[in-house]
This record gives sequence, structure tokens and C-alpha cells, in this order.
Amino acid sequence: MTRGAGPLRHPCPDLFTPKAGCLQRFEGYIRSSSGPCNRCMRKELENLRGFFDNKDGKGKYMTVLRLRGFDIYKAFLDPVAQQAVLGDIRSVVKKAPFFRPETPGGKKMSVRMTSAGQYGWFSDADGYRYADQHPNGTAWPAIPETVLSIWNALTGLERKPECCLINYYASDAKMGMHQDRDEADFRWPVVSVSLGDEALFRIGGQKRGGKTDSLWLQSGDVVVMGGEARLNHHGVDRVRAGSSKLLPKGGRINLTMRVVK
Ligand SMILES: O=C(O)CCC(=O)C(=O)O
Repeated sequence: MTRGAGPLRHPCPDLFTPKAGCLQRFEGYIRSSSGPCNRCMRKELENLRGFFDNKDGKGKYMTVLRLRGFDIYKAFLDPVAQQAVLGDIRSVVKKAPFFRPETPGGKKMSVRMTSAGQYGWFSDADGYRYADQHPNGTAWPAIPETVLSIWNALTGLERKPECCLINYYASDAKMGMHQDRDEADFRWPVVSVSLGDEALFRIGGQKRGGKTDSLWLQSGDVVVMGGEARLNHHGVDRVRAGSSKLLPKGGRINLTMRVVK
């Protein structure tokens, strides 16, 4: 994420100079080179039980990777938090069932999708865009608080996402390399949450083609795509079937929170 003026600035006064108490309390955490301090994360994640406190009171380690400008918060959601988010996503999907969008070229996507929020992402022969209704003609359900709390914890932004795109990957689904560029203002980050089976996530640069790097995303991992890397190409090459027990019928759910307008 870019620091300095603009919407990506984190409001936490401790971002650069955490107070001694803050550091001491969370000694052992590995901090990202960007993002909020752990004190702020803790505040935002109070509702996602079990994230920061473990039984011996010593805290636990969090690994934050930076790959091609994307910040990857490994195991950001523990199993309890993953179940909480999943339960809320199930309620969304009951009201706004998954559908398979068509590419502008007329091919059905392998990933099934739906959305929560004011806008939902949509695609058909007329192109990629945000729509204010599900294809069944109803408004998209609200973005669950458990999901918003991840945004709050990792971005610290006042501005909230207006869309949470929900992707379901069966074992044979994948997503080609693309940029997220249907939003009006690329200064806002996109925050991506992985639930269920592992996925091979590929990250490139701003230009199509060229060198890429890949890593396996696991259930509970959260990726922040912002700042200079906001328009980096990315995609999912494959899903490792049976690698997680979170979804009883298998597969992977990915949530991406986006500021649309
Ligand atoms: O499934 C993922 O991890 C990435 C999803 C994605 O790139 C998108 O929805 O635009």
C-alpha cells in the first residue's frame, strides 16, 4: 500500500512509531512493511474470536509476505473466524445464489460468482461491469460485518467497500490473469480472502505477459492488493482438491472487497 496523502493512508497514530506497550504486548508478531499496527488489527478483530489471543497468553506469530507488491497475511483468519465468515457468506448465497457469468466473448466462466454490497460484479456480452441487482432482479445482500472487519483491520480506511465479490471454485475451476479495473478509483485497495481448498495464485505486473510469481493461498489467508501494485495482473491457475475441510463438499471460496465508485 502507498503511504502518504490519499485514501490509502492508515489513520493509526502508531503505524510508524508503535508505543512500547503496543510492541511489547504483541512481541513476536511479524509486521508487514505496510498496513496497520497490530494494536489496531486487534481492535478491529475483537469480534473474530481467537485471532490474537492464545491460551498461554504469549500471542502467536503471523507471517506477512510481500510478493510483487501484494501483501499476503498468512492464516489471518483462524479456523473459528473462518467458520464465522463462512456462515455469513452462506446466508448471502441463500439470498443471492451463485451464477456463472459469461465473458464478453461468450464463454461461461468456470468460477461461479455472486456478490454482497451495493454493487455486484457482473459480466456478459456487453462487457465487465458492476450491477446494482443480482441477475434474479433482487438487490444484493449487505456485506457481512465479519467480512467488513477484515477490511477495517487491514486497511484502516474510513471508506468501506461497496462490493464483496464471492467466487466459488470447484476443483476444476480457475481464473485467468487479469487486472481488477472496473472500479472508478484505483487508489483504493482490493482485499481478498481465501476460504477452503488451497489455490495456486499467480501475480504478474501491470503489463500483460512478462514474469510472474506464484504462491499457494490457504484457507484464512488474506491478500491486500493496493498502492503501486493495485493494477498488477493476477489469477488462479488451479485449486488443490481436498486440501481443506472447511467446506463440507470441498472447493474454494474467495471474497474480494472493492470500492466501486
Ligand atoms: O480467487 C482469487 O484468489 C482471486 C480472485 C480474483 O482475482 C478476482 O475476483 O478478481
